[in-house]
Amino acid sequence: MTLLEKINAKRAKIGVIGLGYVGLPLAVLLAKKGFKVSGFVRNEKRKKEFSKIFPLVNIITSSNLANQDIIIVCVPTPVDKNKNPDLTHFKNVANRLSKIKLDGKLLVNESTVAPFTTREILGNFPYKYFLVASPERIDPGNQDMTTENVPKVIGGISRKSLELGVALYSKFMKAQIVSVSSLEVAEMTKMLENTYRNVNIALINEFAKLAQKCRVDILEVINAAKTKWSFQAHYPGIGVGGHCIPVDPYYIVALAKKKRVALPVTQAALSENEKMPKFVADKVTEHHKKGMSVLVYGITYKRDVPDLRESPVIAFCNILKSKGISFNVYDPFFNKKDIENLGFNTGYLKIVDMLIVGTDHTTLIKDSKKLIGENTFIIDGRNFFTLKMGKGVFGVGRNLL
Ligand code: SAJ
Repeated sequence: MTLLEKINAKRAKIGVIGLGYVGLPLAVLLAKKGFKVSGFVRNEKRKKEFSKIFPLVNIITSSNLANQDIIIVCVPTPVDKNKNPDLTHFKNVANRLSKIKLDGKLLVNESTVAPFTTREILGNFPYKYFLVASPERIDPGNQDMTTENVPKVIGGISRKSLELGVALYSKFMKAQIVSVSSLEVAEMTKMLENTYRNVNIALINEFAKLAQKCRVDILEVINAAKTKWSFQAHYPGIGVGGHCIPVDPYYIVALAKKKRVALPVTQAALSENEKMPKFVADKVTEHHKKGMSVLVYGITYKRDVPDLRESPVIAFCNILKSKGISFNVYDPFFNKKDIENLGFNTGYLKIVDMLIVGTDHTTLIKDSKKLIGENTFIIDGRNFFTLKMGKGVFGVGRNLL
């Protein structure tokens, strides 16, 4: 059987490298759709974490990658402490792939990388194989936009590669498959999507600061602006976290530097968003008095997602510490030990002098009743509250007094 016939008959053996928030749902979905799927994890310890999906997905550490017809790469592509792209995981995978005969196989890169990276790192093995780039578009915590429901962009290193990639995704995706003319178009599409989001969040954060000075409620402005068909709403807040939005633009900035192209708007947006934790911390000092009981509610990067990566609330809490302000942290997704491992003290649900909304978890609706007294100052880092409470709600671009 040709690879195309194997795909169409769902007889192709598929290996997924990297079982994180992208690879795991993808591996399970492929298995549920009838493919024989092996998930590759780094070590035996990681293997145990996935025993619950065994044998739906055969979890292995040994590199029997050579037995796979298709290999899908879903490894993290973070930035280092200097905000430079960190391709360590990606290059480790390439190193493993370089050790096997790839003839006739299809390699799929779902990891987010800058244009030319897939070609440079996965496109030069001395075999006759197929290669596509199809950057992941997972929205963690979003029950509606699941792996199979989000349109998928695919670009190939050759027409045959693209044909095979489209055939594969068409076998399990419910959403539209969007073929593009090259690996680089697919890679740049993902960069544009997430840089667009970062820039628009920076714009609304900028407007929120001005609105505050003008005593205009930024949420009222956004809601009014939403009546314009071409306006896509974004919301101001304590900052931009997660593994995508504050990270991916640095990949395109690095490429632009190599190509000697300036990206002033992208770079300004990144920097402006990174200033938001301090903007909110300064708001705390405006209302804080020594001896106040202070609770930071929520420390994850976005609501109802137990994920701390690049969380702006962690940066915010470290700024409070540097200001000598004592506070406790409470997050429904993390226990006492987790909070202490972050270097913060754990707080509990009781009336406090100052409540700071770090993350607008849905649980805050019920928990706020236990936290807010008539003398509680509320610093609302996510503009969660809609009515004046306690001694007033001091938000990002709006106050409820
Ligand atoms: N944020 C704001 N204001 C906004 C929107 C978000 O401050 O108007 C903050 C969030 O609080 C969070 C960060 O930005 O800290 C990122 O928010 P996000 O909703 O974009 O969350 P992510 O990182 O889970 O984004 C994912 C991304 N998916 C991929 O990169 C594959 C992103 O591309 C999607 O646009 C986003 O999901 C989504 O909502 O679809």
